[in-house]
Amino acid sequence: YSIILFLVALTHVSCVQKKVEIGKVAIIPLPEKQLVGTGHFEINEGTSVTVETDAQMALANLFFDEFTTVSGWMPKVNIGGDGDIVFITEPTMAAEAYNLEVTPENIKIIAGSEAGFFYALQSLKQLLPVSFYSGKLQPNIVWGIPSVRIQDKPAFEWRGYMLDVSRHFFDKQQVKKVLDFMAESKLNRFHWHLADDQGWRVEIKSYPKLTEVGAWRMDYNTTDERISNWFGRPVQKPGEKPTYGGYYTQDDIKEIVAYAKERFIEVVPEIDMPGHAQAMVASYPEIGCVNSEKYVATGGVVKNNTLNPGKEETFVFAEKMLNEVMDLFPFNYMHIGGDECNKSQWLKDPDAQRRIKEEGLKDVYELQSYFIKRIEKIINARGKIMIGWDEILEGGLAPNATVMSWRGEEGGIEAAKMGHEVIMTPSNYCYIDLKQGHDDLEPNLGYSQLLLSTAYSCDVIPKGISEEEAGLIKGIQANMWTESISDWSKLTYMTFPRLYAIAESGWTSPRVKDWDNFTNRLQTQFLRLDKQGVRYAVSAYSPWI
Ligand code: TNX
Repeated sequence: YSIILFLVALTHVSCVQKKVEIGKVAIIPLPEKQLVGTGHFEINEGTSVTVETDAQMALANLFFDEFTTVSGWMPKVNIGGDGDIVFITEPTMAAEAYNLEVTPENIKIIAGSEAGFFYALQSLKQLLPVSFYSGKLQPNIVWGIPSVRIQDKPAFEWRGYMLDVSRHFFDKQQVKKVLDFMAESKLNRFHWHLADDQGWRVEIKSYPKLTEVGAWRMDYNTTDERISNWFGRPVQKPGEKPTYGGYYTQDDIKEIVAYAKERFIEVVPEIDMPGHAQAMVASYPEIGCVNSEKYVATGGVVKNNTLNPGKEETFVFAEKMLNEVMDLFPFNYMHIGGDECNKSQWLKDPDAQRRIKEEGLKDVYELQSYFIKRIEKIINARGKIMIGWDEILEGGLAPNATVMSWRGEEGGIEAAKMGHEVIMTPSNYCYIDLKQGHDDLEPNLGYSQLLLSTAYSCDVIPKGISEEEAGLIKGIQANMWTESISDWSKLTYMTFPRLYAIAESGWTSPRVKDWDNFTNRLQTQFLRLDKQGVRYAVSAYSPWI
């Protein structure tokens, strides 16, 4: 009888034999300080989590919920008590800062704000074994977290990712996935490029044609990945029906803003004007110029695409439309574009010319500045801050504007010297639509090149500015323009791994950043992406390039 019992016990043990997997200390972006210890902590069905508040409870549940998918159980989260994993509020800590202490006995998560706890959990996730990222049930793994002491805080307050959904549309679910990736990399500003020549993407109740007309363009052959395909596209002809497009309803937008907020990401909408406005003008030709294009653009580059600053109805339209946009986005920044405006279109337009005379303006540069300053008043009237691309410096900068420096760092330096706030997105470091590897190793998706090592080498604070001016540089942002990015797999391919380089420049203090250390951690990150089935560019990290 006892032999039978023994055999039963033996089979039982072998059935449930579990394997301990221990994560690596390979966190991206690199924490400010970390000290690796010995041994590891095991999270299992009996693990208990102690939080202090309902808000921490929500954060813990959002995080530990993932265990349900992967392990079939999740640790128990309680308010109060002495759990194995404890949340401890330390009010003196800086916003977004956290400490994370893992020993074989327990895990302590210490922060002064909810954002701090959230970022501690993002680091904790990366300390889990790579298998955790599979999203598949693996009940026989024991989840080991290596002993480590981390003290961490961000170097910059603005750590952004811009997604252009005009040139190619990405739907609500895809945008949420982008937000997930951002959160994992501790990015906190989602700049949403919602309108451009090739499509208008947000429902506006007072101007319904913006989506009825403006959200649709002709399709083109997306199997050819070369950018030349984009630039050579014919315009839509009368009688042709546009087939490509899409937009977000106001409910979609609210849902996404709430989803972002849960992940400590603020959403910055951009409506590009007075240039890059062909979708707007195609929908409401009365706000365009005499020689405006008639249809939403199919490809780039579009010439006659500007709003008309000579007409009062342009400002009536802009005010109503922008107010509806601002109603949807609680964050206190509104981006109005301002880049690459074809001002020569105004030379031929009688209304624009009349405005120049009446206002005593010198030239079309000053007319652009006149336009932007009036738009800024609409935004300031709502208590919000206007952001524009660095061209808004031309002809005189609007008084309260924040400048996004993209044509190198010069615009940012100039704006900071004038006492304006600046966000750095220099194209030679931050444009992740640019080709990243050798032509033989990847399809030619971009017109120029941005290597991973170059992206990593970006100093957010440009050289040669004073400490006071440096204080006006709010942070850094990766920009994803999508002329050549027609689907999700291309989007992730171009985003990773370069986004990690830019995220590290935004979060990790320049004193601690280290290229060799980064590329080591990247090897583990690649395994995490593999587990998730996310396509990324290995070519970006070929050592011979
Ligand atoms: C310039 S960057 C643009 C975009 C293009 C991008 C392509 C900027 C403010 N304007 O309209 O998509 O280059 O990389």
